[in-house]
Parts: sequence; structure tokens; C-alpha cells
Amino acid sequence: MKFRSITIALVALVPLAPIRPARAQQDTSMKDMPGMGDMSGMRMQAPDPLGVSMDRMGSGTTWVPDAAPIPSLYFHAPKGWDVTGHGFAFLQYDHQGGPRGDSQVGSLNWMMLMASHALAGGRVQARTMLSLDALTVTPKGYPLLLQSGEAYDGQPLHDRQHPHDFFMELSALYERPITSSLGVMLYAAPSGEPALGPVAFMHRPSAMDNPAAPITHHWQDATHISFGVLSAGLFTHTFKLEGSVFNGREPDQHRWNFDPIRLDSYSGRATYNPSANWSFTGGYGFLKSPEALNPGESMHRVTASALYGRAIGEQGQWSSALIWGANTHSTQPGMSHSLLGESEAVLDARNTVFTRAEWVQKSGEDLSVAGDATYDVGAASLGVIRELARFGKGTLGIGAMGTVDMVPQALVSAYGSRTPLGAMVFLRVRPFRSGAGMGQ
Ligand SMILES: [Cu+2]
Repeated sequence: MKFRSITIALVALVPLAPIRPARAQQDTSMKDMPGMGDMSGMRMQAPDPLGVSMDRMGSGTTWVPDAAPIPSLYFHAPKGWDVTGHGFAFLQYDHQGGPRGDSQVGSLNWMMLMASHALAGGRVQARTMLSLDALTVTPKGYPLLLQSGEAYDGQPLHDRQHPHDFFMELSALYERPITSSLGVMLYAAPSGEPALGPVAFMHRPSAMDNPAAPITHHWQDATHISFGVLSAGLFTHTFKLEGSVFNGREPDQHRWNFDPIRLDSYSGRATYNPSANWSFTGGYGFLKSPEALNPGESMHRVTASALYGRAIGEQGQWSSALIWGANTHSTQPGMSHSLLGESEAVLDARNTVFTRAEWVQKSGEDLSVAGDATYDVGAASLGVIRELARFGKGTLGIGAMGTVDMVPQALVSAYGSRTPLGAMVFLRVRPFRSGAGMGQ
């Protein structure tokens, strides 16, 4: 129980009462208004087709609510290019309890750069998202009770989250209005995200400060790294309808290269952002042979999501997500369901709290236990972060998160209890929310 005392000690160091307001930052009030993204004067070079601002861009071609974006950095590059960057780096101690648990010191991290330029009446964007996870949490990934998905050395991974590939995304996106209210988009990626599922977890404002992947990942947003994606869509200021052909095979364990590019699977998604505060999606995908260990099996996935976001004062924001996802395997009867609810409140310049609750139906094969029963498992997490220092446009925080996992009686022999526990303590660096750009 050493990790518990460490956690409690850290939490005790992190009083939630604000100390004193941080130094005044750039005024962000204009930026918080829908449609006012350019009023800061920081991103006026590349156009925002039909008023869809860069802040609405999530992972791949997803949208997040305008009012609570991922904190970003903006640069003007020469020759009319606008560069938007974001990134997160954690240095964490991860302890998962019980006989299937493990401990690890590691770093979870990702960074993304998007270079945008005006082109032929629209906006073209080159995007890349990179992660060093395979180096910093080992090629086998990090301990996470009840996690499943992907394989290592011919064995399915369980109770560990796989590392993400170095090239999480390398893509080009073109968006252009064709009438005053309708636009077209095209997206091509040797590594990228098809139009399937909600915004990937690390890119959701409701999960951005949570270092751990959801245990529902492979029912909802796991296609966010697909080696080969072509997408096309139509959009208005509030609505987007898109379809993709993509590689349905999960990434292999070699994380530094590109897997063989295929376009053997397809998906479709509708997205609706009725106001600055909400984003809804619904979609379907067919995944051909997703698992290398089960090449004869294909999968159908259906997902729906609701994201909510609003600003809190000048430096805070509150974001929430409710996500349902379900898989059907071609070789098994029935559908397995998953549900995730999560919320993160950046209360002010110093204090953040976040929480996540999940329920998912996993098979004996998913969890590497004998028999072909399906098990209802769950996890509930609560975390806090206290910012310690700011430097440039970044903020360094110290945080802790505790998780209670829930397994049925039939899995007690594997997990040691009905409620195995997990915890992470961590340092975290990311940009802070600010409307200010370069040159300030
Ligand atoms: Cu992933």
C-alpha cells in the first residue's frame, strides 16, 4: 500500500483553494465567443472555411466544442503559413494493484503541429502528431487494469495499455466552401484517423489532463491511428457528414515505422455542433481483420458521443463527454457494449480536477481468461492537478489520480478482489489556455 501513502501525501500538498490570481494573461474574452476566433488577430492568414475555426479541430477530422478547445500555441510562419501546436507530456509513476497489476515509472507524451495555408479559396493543412511512448513506457506499454487490445510478441496485451506509434498522425486536410453555407473536405493520411468514433481520448478536452487511456478504448476511439486513411465529407458551419476508407488492422508492435498501408475498411460519421458548447457524433465502421492474432475475423463498430464545453473565467474551462460504443465480431454472436462518462474542470490558472467512469463488456479472450463468457467490468477514476510553475506558454503541474476497478465475482481469482485499485502520480507539462499568440 506504499502507493496510497504517496498519493495521500501528494494530495495533501495540493490544496484546492486558489492562492492568488496568476499574472494577468492576454485577454481571452473575445476568443471565447463563437465565431470570434480571429478577433485576437493572431490567426488571420489562413481562412476559416465557413467560420469553422482551428480551435474546433480535434484528432483526425473530428470537432470539439468551440468554447472549450485543447490549449494551443499559434505561430505565424513565413509565406502565409499559420502553425498551431499542442502537446502534453507526463512523467508518471503508475501502480496497478492485485495479481494482474504492475508498477512502472514512465512518460506518456504527444505533440501535434498543424500548418495551415490558404489554397484555391479554401484552407489546406499539413498535420503531424508524434509520440515517444514506445521509448518512454516501453514497447509493451504501461500497466492498466482491465485494458485490452493489440498484441506484443504474439500474445494479446491485457491489463496493459499499448504505447502509441511515433507517427500517430501524418496527414493533409483540405477544406473549401462551395456555396455560402456548404463546404467540402478531403483528408489523406499514411497514418491518421478515419471518420469513426469520437475525438480520440488524448485530444478530448474532458480527458486531456488524464494520463490513462480509457478501458473502453477498443470499443470507441481506437482507430485513431490507422495506417492508411482517405476521407471525404460535406460540412456547414454546424454540421459535417463524412466517410472514410482506411486500414482496419491495428498497428503492430513496431512503433517507429509505418505499417503496410491498406484501404480495406470503411466508416461514416455525422457530427453536429449546434452551439459553441456542444458537439454530437454518431457513426458506423467496418473493420477488416483488425487483429493480427485473429486475421479471419472482422468487426462492425457503432458509436455515438456527446461533448460539452464551456469557459470558466478567463483561464479555466469545463468539458464533459458521454460516449457509447459497441463492437460485433464476425466470428461471435451478439454485440458487446461500452459506456464512458468523463469530465474535466480547469478551475483557474492553478487547479484542475478530472474524473472518468466506464462500463464495458469484455470477453474471456479480451481479458485472457479461460472460457467464452462475457464479463461486465468497470472503472472509476478521480484526479487532481495543481500547477506549480509557468514558463513561456507552458504550465507545469503535479497531479495524482486514483482508480477503482470493478470486476464480477467470476474474475476475483484473476484480479484478487471485486475492486482492484490503481493509482498514478505525475508531473505534467502542457500549454495553458490563452488567446495570446506569438510576439507577446
Ligand atoms: Cu490509442
